[in-house]
Amino acid sequence: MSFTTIQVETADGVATITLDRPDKLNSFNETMHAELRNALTAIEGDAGVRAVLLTGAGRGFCAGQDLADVLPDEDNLADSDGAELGDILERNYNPLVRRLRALNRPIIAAVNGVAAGAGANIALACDIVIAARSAKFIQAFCKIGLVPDSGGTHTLPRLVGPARAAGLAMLGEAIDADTAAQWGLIWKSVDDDALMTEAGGLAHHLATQPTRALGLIKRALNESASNDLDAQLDLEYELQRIAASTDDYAEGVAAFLAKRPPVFRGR
Ligand code: LHQ
Repeated sequence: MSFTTIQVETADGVATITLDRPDKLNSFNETMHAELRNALTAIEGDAGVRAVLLTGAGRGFCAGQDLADVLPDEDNLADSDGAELGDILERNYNPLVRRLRALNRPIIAAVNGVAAGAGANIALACDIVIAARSAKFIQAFCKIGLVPDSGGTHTLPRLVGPARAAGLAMLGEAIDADTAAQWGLIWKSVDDDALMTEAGGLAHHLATQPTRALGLIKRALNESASNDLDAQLDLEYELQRIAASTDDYAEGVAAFLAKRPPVFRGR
């Protein structure tokens, strides 16, 4: 499959997707959305891919929507009934976030530079976010009169609490990667030149782990956002029974008892 706005490489069970419009800080246009959809479809259908790594080319991770693509006309910059922006969300961003959360394999965001607007919230829709120390996270929406989208109003209060979520969303100020890690917005920040080694190492580690259990963990964490404890206990019962029926569970227990490292095959 050949792409013009992203790069996709698969090796050793890891698919690495690089957003690749560096001149525009990898902001999303229609082509990039379509290509990312195709790449995710291929990944979803390839059981050999057991972890996904998402990063950006050049000095940015992703600056959200390419704003040059959403100007209705020169005299009236507002979208008179909001239909165009609404369509873009329904066609592109909402399905993307749903797919990232539903992907039954871990996805890691390696945030190599600024992540703004939908770019920030797409990173936060990944399972594990590692950022270069120089990267920044910006809920830029309010600066242009918009509301955080791509799941931001759901994700932010859950990750950092309502006070910090309101500050981030209403002020639109950049926070650096160290602050993001201290606040619990992301997993960790690392030195810039260590980012791809760390994130790649993590992806390769995850690709050797019990893939089905990781997918079930993801599902349990997803559903915990709207479940009460009773419902979550029921879900854990259901998912644990599925996990217990996998070859990787049998291998994990056998390896533990034999005091040897497990060899998980993702089955
Ligand atoms: C850009 C962009 C960009 C185009 C940098 N577009 N060119 C969903 C549904 C429908 C519609 C609306 O939106 C959404 C979701 C959203 O994502 S809304 C939020 C959209 N994003 C933003 O508002 C962020 C806009 N960008 C910025 O504020 C800055 O570029 C940041 C803070 C990200 C980085 O600042 P700098 O490091 O100073 O870089 P820069 O501003 O010089 O940008 C470099 C180039 O990238 C520049 O182009 P040029 O030709 O002048 O070199 C920018 O125009 C271009 N670029 N973001 N979103």
